[in-house]
Amino acid sequence: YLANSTSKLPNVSYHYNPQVSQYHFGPHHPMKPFRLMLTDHLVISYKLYEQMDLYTPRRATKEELLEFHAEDYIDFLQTITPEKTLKMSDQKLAQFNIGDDCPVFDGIYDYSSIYAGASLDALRKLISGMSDIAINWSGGLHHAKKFEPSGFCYVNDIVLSIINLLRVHPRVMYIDIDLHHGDGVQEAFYLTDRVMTVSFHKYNGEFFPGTGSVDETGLGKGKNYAVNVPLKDGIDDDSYIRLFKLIMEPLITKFQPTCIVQQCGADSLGYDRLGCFNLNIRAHGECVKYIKSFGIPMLVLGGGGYTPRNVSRLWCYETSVLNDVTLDHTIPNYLPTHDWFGPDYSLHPQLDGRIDNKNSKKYLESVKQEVLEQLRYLTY
Ligand code: VJV
Ligand code: CA
Ligand code: ZN
Repeated sequence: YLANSTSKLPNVSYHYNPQVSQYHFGPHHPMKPFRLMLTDHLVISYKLYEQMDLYTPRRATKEELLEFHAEDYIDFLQTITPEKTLKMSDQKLAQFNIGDDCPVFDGIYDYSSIYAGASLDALRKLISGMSDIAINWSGGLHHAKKFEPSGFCYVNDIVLSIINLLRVHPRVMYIDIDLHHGDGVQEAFYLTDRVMTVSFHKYNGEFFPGTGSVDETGLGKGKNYAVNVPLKDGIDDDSYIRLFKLIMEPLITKFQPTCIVQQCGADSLGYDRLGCFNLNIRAHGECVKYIKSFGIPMLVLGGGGYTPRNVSRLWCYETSVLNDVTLDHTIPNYLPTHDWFGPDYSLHPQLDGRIDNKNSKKYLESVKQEVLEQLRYLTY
């Protein structure tokens, strides 16, 4: 399809299983699956279902999860319960990285297979050509590893999706605008030149997950096919958008991906409970709009985001951007969850200005230079 041409609008599909929003990580845990219900309710309230194809995907099967994950680990996820956890040795729990970040909660396996199933459903619509853009806001869980969960992520739906896209696509580009480094995805494709992974994230060597310095660039055949853009606290709309476009334009032009997977973690917004960036919803959405403008088939996923009312505002707005529709600033009063958006009921509350921008012009210029230097070594 040709983006931004009047001849043909993209076919967009939306993949959502409402069951996913019913799981609880435990009291006070920052990851709140009900943010997905808030998102879906906004999408319904704005009648975005009139624009796109809606699917209620089935869960991923065990076989599908084993395309990336180890059988030991998936067996563990399938059988573990909060009650059994109490009787297990600390060593066993540590072996599977169970703790405060990744607790064992009721239905942990069902939850994981539901969000992974939605990503797999979405990629199948892309592969069959039924969709040009396929959306799963419940996916994008970029930290999960082959053998263990990490950072609130139990199975890595992104890696599973890319493995399947590689069956038909020669080159897949992964773009991650979550606040955190996309370590699980980077690691899975660190040795290949068929997947270019690009992550923008907060980095100081300490901040979770600790990886993502500009000199992690890939190994072997994969050398230079991992790109990292480490940022400091408080980055604002203009510097982020400018840097994003300056980096992504030459990367896409040079790598020529036949398919793009974009992870749209909402914790890079201002006012996020775990966040430290200063982005407004429009700026985050501009990054999605920009990637869409290349007219390459896209799998669009969620990720982090810990202030649920803003997560849902963002993902509803991005759904509208992907459908080329403009939404009213005032959220329609159609469903009971409307109360979450008061007192302003605005789709675009001002989120910036709370945190000092620690990214100097000079710093951003040097990061851009390093990344563009790396690009010169790409051979095609
Ligand atoms: O920083 C960490 C690891 C610790 C050990 C565990 N404690 C709880 C926190 C510090 C070193 N983990 C990060 C994980 C962030 C995951 C981000 C996931 C995504 O957005 O990229 C994709 C979905 C972290 N930051 C904040 C917390 N954990 C945190 C966890 C809690 C919590 C408060 C903060 C877990 C339980 C409870 N409160 C009750
Ligand atoms: Ca990121
Ligand atoms: Zn995150």
